[in-house]
Amino acid sequence: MTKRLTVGALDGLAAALREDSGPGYRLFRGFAGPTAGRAMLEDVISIARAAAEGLDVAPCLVAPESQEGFIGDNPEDLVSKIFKLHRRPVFLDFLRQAEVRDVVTAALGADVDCFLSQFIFKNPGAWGQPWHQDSYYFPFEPSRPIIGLWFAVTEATLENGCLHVLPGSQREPVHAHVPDQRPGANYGYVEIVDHDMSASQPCLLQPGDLMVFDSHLMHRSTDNVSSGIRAAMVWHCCRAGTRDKGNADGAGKARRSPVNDWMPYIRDGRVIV
Ligand SMILES: O=C(O)CCC(=O)C(=O)O
Repeated sequence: MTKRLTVGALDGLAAALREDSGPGYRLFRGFAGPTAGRAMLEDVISIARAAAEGLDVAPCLVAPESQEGFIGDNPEDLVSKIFKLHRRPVFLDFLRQAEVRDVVTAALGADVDCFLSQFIFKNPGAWGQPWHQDSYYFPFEPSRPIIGLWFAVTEATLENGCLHVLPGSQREPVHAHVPDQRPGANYGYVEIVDHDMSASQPCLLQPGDLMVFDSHLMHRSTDNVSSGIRAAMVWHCCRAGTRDKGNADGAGKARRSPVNDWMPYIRDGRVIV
């Protein structure tokens, strides 16, 4: 469960996310109780186990850790991310809460779609995701605004691979991204190599903290060199009416990303799911 937002908590959110000023992100500490993510973790563990047994978990998509020799005792220990979760009760219930709606509408206005969701396991030994801008993955019209809601299920520390952000980098256009050079890097990992990231800031979070960020913000996460999981749940939202143009496939046909799932979420300021 989320906590009541304090008076003024949303002041400055839109300014923080502006395309031409502000840091490009905003942190809500203690947005939910420290155990709020537990039911989410239990749900994704059940999906990982069902998928490992060969059961149909559609529409969810389970992405494994690709590193060679990645080991673990349980099916979920080998999973990198699970996508397409936002229609499942525990994840939908989060979006339905008034506090989440208020954050989302303060950032995007009264009519919003949720188009992507992913649970990131970041098990011990998992590599981080290199510097990128989420809009690289979003060939949309209009291309902005788009936000990510990054919810800390566990603590996020320097040791277990917290996010690092480059404040103000949402003012940049989408840069070129090159494939992650590490052999065995996870599917879809790409990297910005043409920008100075030396002013980056780590985001040290407690379970229940929420980070909201603009889709042009440059960010990465580092490797999990701890002995525990660093789990997070991420939803992505944009204004209703945004069109997913897809990317050209080998045959020159536009193909939408298989991890996107467009769900009308808020209309006239009211949650409609
Ligand atoms: O949480 C992580 O390790 C990476 C997440 C990320 O980069 C994203 O959600 O775009």
